[in-house]
Amino acid sequence: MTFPNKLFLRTLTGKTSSRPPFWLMRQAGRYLPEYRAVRTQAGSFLALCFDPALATEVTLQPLRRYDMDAAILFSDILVVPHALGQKLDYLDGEGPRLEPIRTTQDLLRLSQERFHQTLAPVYETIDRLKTAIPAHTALIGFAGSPWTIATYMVEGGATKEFVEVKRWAYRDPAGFSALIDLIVDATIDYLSAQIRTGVEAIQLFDSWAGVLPEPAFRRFVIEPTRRIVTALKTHNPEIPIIGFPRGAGLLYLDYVRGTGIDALALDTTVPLIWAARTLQTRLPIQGNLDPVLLVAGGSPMAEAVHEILHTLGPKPFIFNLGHGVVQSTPPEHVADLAELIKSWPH
Ligand code: 1CP
Repeated sequence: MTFPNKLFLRTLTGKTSSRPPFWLMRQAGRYLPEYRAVRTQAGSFLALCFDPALATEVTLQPLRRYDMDAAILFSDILVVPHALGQKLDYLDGEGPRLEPIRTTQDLLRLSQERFHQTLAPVYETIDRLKTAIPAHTALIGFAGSPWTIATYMVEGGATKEFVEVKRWAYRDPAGFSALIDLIVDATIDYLSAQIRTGVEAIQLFDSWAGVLPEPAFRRFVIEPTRRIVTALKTHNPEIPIIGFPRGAGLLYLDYVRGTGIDALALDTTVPLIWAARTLQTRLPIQGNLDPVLLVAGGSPMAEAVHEILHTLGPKPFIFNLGHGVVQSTPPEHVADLAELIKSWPH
């Protein structure tokens, strides 16, 4: 076992340091003017994801300003359905659009055949990032979890009510499970390739875990995640995996017990003292500042940051938001946040 000298990786092995490491979900993105410039240059969002030089550049942008302890590969969770052959577009201001998959018959439209070929530019970005990021910065790879990926594949885009995806899951759990199984296999292949290419940790984004009732949560969130974690650990026992089952509420603990993840990312609603007593006694915790406090800035943000650091900082902890940076975030507020964390506990 090696003892990594990167603060972020040390924390994931259960060690504490003089201050917690930090990075922010969606730390690259439209709140940064330099991101908007590169995005315009790329033409489309997907073109940006698949251009290794430009994807490397936007990954580095937040590090230059704020020197986070980890960089997250710039890509999107929906490149996986795209690489399986599902048509994908990002419409400006409207988010992703996919040609929906809603029946067992529709699954025949998907294929693994061109999977790695389509994702090759993402692997190339990882390869470039290995040498482009500062020596003290860790490189995080990621994928969406099968349930969250399935919501986009079945609904055909973002949704508020999840009617189509839940109707399929409830009426025909065996048929829907075939879709989940397919995503599990693709995700294992994708993340294994990311690890081989050089990412040092993985985060599984299950942004819509919180919309399922308990039995469905066990079947479509915990179980597929467990299979991904087990498969990745078989070949890469040292790779730390962070799970983010956003909105899991009372099921966070069962998610930890059932999946085998190494660290847990918490959404904004999770009470800090409960997290310290119930979750952080088992594994390193990441989170959970409300992204809108980062928009607000000033003393409301400073007080919330202090409370988080005070409660979770003494044990293994990675400072992050409870969800991604929002577009209206003033970049100066992110600088203030970085300063608050770096000067803790003084
Ligand atoms: O035009 C643009 O610039 C598009 C905006 C954008 C960006 C910057 C999208 C479209 N994706 C991304 C990058 C992205 N997405 C990253 C990059 C690395 C970083 O964090 O800096 C990551 C990790 C994601 C992950 C992602 N994509 C998630 C999981 C995390 C979360 O926010 O819940 C989800 C749900 C997506 C889908 C997606 N892609 C893009 C949008 C606008 C959405 C959300 C659609 C919705 O509201 O449901």
